[in-house]
Amino acid sequence: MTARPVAPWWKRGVIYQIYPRSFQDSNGDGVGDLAGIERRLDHVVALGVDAIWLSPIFPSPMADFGYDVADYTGIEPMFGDLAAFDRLLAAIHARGLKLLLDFVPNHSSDRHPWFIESRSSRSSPKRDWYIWRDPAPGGGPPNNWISDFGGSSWEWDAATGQYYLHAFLASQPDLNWRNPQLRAAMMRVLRFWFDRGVDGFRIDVLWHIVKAEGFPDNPVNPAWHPGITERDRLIQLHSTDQIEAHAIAAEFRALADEYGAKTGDERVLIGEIFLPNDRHARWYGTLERPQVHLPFNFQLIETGWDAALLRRLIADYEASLPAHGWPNWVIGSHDAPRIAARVGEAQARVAAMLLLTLRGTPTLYQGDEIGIGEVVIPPDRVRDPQDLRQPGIGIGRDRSRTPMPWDTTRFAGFSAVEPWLPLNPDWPTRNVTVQDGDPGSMLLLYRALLRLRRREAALELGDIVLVDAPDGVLAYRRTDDRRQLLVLLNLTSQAIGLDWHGVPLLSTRDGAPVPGTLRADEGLIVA
Ligand code: TEU
Repeated sequence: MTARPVAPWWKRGVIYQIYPRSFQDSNGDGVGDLAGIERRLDHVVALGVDAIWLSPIFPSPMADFGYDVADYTGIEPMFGDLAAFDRLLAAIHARGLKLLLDFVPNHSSDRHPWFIESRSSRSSPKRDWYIWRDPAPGGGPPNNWISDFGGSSWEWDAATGQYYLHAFLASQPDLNWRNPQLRAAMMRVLRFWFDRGVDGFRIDVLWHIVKAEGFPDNPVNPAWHPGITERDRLIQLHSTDQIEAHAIAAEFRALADEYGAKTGDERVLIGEIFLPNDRHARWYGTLERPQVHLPFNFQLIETGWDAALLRRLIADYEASLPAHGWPNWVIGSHDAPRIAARVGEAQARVAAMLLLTLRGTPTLYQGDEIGIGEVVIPPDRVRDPQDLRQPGIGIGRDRSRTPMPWDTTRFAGFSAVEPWLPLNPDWPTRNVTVQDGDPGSMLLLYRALLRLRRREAALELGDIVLVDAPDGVLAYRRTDDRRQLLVLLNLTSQAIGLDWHGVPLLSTRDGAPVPGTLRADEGLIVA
């Protein structure tokens, strides 16, 4: 037998996303913090994941809950300080876990000293660190671009008589990545955290960071209708996915690889990228000049829940990957609706099996492991700026950001006071402690799936082959040179006749699997 190279952790492993505001409050302000995360690490270990990705923890006015950074190398006081960060990082490493931070390069907060300086005068040395333009010839914004959160992407600055660009809120001015000083400053930011020992970054809206020279108008999207976000009125042709951004991604990667080589510990980059397959795949770069390790694949979030659709989606995605590109899958996030709210609890169990048995690195979002479902946020408690600006179209992100319910004590053990967002309404029965003691719980299913995945190299690293199956069933094989596993997922709530053979390893349903049948809402792994 030839010795195989050991696969890097980010290929084998599973990433767990923590939304720091909502994981665990330790200082009684109703908002989670770093010390709280440290206190709850046993949960993460027991779950059986390999790495934690933390949504932004940097000083921020919180207009977009941390995605508006006022200091890239500090810690938001609400979350702790650098000493608390170092303690958390050490505790994470001591448990054999990795830590990824959230790097937000497209925009800063308007309170960042760089922007304050930039807007102070047209001749400021940092003027060009952001994107300033004169009004259009007849007056008004320089072009037709629309912010992702609605309204023009341009904000008028009366004091200096120019507009600045913002892809998100006006309080999130876009940085100018064509400026070499800005670029160097941001590379220093990455070094700062790499030097402290972080294992990598999730990079926020990576495909946004460079805009087309000359700022041409974006084309109108003929498919737009008033039921979807205002952003979609236009196709973001000139405001995103520019070739120059790929070169910057390659620079990020070179830096990560430099640290990896220096320390012998691979540093990983995940790019947040929403694009069709062909354009998405380019973010891997080439074998000679790689870009991000994992361009986040959000297709499971966006798809209808249907076996035929999923089969095509998996086939098309797999086919789009470059030879050196390792796949990845995401099923929930702080931006997306909860999977259990989308497909219901029984199918959320099937979804868990799907996420953890597809070929590629899965990212699991906090709270999905206990199956948090629909949470209705009362109007007076809505905090999401995107939802507040575009109410009524069902895009609220607060419903996925509710605090982790840990136990049956007051405020679910999350906080000593009323949390910043309401808890899931069923928290007295749907919380970590209760599920820990219930063999039929979502939590125990997740743990079992993660254990099985770790035990079965074919699940972690094997090939995937889609298999023909009756309507309503998604079926695939995961294989390596030693083992062949069959994954059968019944995407319907009816039993379906299916003649499977072999040893059942795990079912999403309790009770023994039934030969010749996939029970309603059953996911089954057979050896
Ligand atoms: O999200 C980027 C993004 O594409 C969002 O606009 C997404 O489409 C939307 O939230 C879905 O409703 C990232 C972060 O994940 C998000 O939390 C930030 O608000 C955004 O960037 C700006 O930094």
